[in-house]
Amino acid sequence: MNTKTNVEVPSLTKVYDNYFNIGAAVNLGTIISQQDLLVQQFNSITAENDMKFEELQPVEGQFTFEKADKLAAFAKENGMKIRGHTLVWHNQTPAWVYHNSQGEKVTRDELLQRMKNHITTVMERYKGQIYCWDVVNEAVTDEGLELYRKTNWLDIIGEDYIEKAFEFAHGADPNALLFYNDYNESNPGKREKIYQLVKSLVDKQVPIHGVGLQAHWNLTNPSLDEIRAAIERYASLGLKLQLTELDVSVFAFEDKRTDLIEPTSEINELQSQRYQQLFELLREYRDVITAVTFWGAADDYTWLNDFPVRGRKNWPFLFDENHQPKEAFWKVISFK
Ligand code: HAH
Repeated sequence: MNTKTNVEVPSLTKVYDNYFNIGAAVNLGTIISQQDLLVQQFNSITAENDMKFEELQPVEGQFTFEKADKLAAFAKENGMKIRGHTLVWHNQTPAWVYHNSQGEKVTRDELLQRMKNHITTVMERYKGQIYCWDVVNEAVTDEGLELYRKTNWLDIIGEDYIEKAFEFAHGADPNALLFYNDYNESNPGKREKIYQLVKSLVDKQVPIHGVGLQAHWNLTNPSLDEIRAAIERYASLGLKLQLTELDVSVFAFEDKRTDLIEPTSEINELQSQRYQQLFELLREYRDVITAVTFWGAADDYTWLNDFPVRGRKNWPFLFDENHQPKEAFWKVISFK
């Protein structure tokens, strides 16, 4: 790697110091393989997987904090913040959570007790270090008029599982900022459902401080107007906003091609323009947006390799596979 150019590369966090925190999702592999880049360019991390329910409590009462602790130690050593992801979700949650020892569904009270115990144990462990948590992830449906996604949480507890989660979280760490987090957040139909859900929480004085826009976007979707409308709508609730899982896929969602082995110059050009426009928009909303977290750091590792198309690489970030700044990076940092 060319260390000389590295020295000359400005730091994203420094350039955006007066705007918002800049984060990256990490795992035990990337805190080693991307260490220098992470430390130079980001001031916050999120565990991509290692703080999810199935990782922290795979068996009832047996908490496994080893991996999460290593990520927390990495953040501490490098003076970085941590966003917690995620406490209550329908995915990556073990089956035991919803069943008793006879294999039957637990009661509402039992599940609430398990929820409270999980949230409290996890949040107390990282109190003072994790400044902000995704308390509930992806509780809203993508299609149709129904608001709540059908999940075991909803089925067993009822619609108030969401406010209960926030109440337990607030009790566990009254200083933590508590977020509702979702994807397709800029799609007008889903946006209104997320708005309605979060508004109902605010109206009930549930302790919620922010909305997380996952921001799994691509070169054309969602449009800048849709993103702006989503930011305005959520901000009208008086909450803070964060982009929590930003990436810009080089493929449209319907695009299933698998022949690309590197991005074409046309793709690179479109992606640079897209990033330039996105950050221009985000800077306009610096008063309400408090952090922008990428769902990775550089193109050598992204969950989008293999998802949603198996065996296909993607190049969604500002840094290439060798951790060198892409054209998009220079666009993002050059503004007046
Ligand atoms: C996110 N879901 C999750 O919040 C995160 O924990 C995971 O690591 C990756 C993505 C987004 C999502 C999606 O983009 C498409 C379908 C379902 C969920």
